[in-house]
Amino acid sequence: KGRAADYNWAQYYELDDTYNWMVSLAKKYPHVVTLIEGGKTYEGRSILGVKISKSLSEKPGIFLEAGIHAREWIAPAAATFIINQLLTSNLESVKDLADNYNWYIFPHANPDGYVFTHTTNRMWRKTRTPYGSCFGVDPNRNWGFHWNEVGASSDPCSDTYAGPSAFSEIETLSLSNYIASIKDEIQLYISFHAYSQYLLYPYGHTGDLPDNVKDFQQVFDASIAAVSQRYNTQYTGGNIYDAIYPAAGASVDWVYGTQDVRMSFCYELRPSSKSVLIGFKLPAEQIIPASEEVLDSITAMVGEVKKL
Ligand code: ING
Ligand code: ZN
Repeated sequence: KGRAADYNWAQYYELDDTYNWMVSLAKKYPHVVTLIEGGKTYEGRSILGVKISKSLSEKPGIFLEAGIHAREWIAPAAATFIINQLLTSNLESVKDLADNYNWYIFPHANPDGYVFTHTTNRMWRKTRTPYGSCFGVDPNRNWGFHWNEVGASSDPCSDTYAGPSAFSEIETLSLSNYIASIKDEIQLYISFHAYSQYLLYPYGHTGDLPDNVKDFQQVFDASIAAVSQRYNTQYTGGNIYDAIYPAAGASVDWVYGTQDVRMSFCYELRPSSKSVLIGFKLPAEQIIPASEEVLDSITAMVGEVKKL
């Protein structure tokens, strides 16, 4: 554990281990990997990402955000798996993804929270900003699109606290500024959460469907067919509001609703279990299969988006 050269997907890592590994990638692949910063956190950490770009020619961008909820450990693990596959896979399908798109991948959108799940409370979800006697805002309720209208709380002690205002958190404010700076490039935005094995698309604040819902449904169908190919893992889903619950202020809605990014999805990764006690503790032996199948799904997703 700890050394970047030994980094693998048989275990979960602490924040610094993954950041060290990302730094090592930029050294190992200097013409392909660029470190990017999505801003800082309340406690002063960096929101570190990688841009994977195989040539300077203009290409569509795909943005992958993971770890916005601290306890959902499979999300950052799957994101780093995908980074590694894009850089090392010999499979034609994965090489095509790496060659034909610019990838912007942030495995840890909520670094303070993730560190807290290692040091103090494995079940922590939010950021770590103090609000009175409680801590943290739900960073997936804090984005500035129909903020705090539904499925969020105004109680700082709640796990779904929307914050005192939209983008009150430096994490969501700075990451959203980064996204806005490259929005014209971004063709597809993907957010990784856990758990329940759902694939979701906008909106969360209303049951009204997006104007290009036919495109969403077409891409959704191809993506959940592909996710079951390898291990027969069943995903379901649809629009956020109907498929899981009303929830305003999520990243995928802000990206779709305000940034002209026409395709924005959220994966709720393994397990399917409805028990919160084990749902966030996917055994480490499942990191690789859970990540392989979601990469299969994203491969199909990207292929289907290309047909639109
Ligand atoms: N689920 C997501 C949550 O933030 C979600 C569901 C996804 C809501 C996308 C809105 C938009 O509640 C988990 N497990 O965090
Ligand atoms: Zn989540």
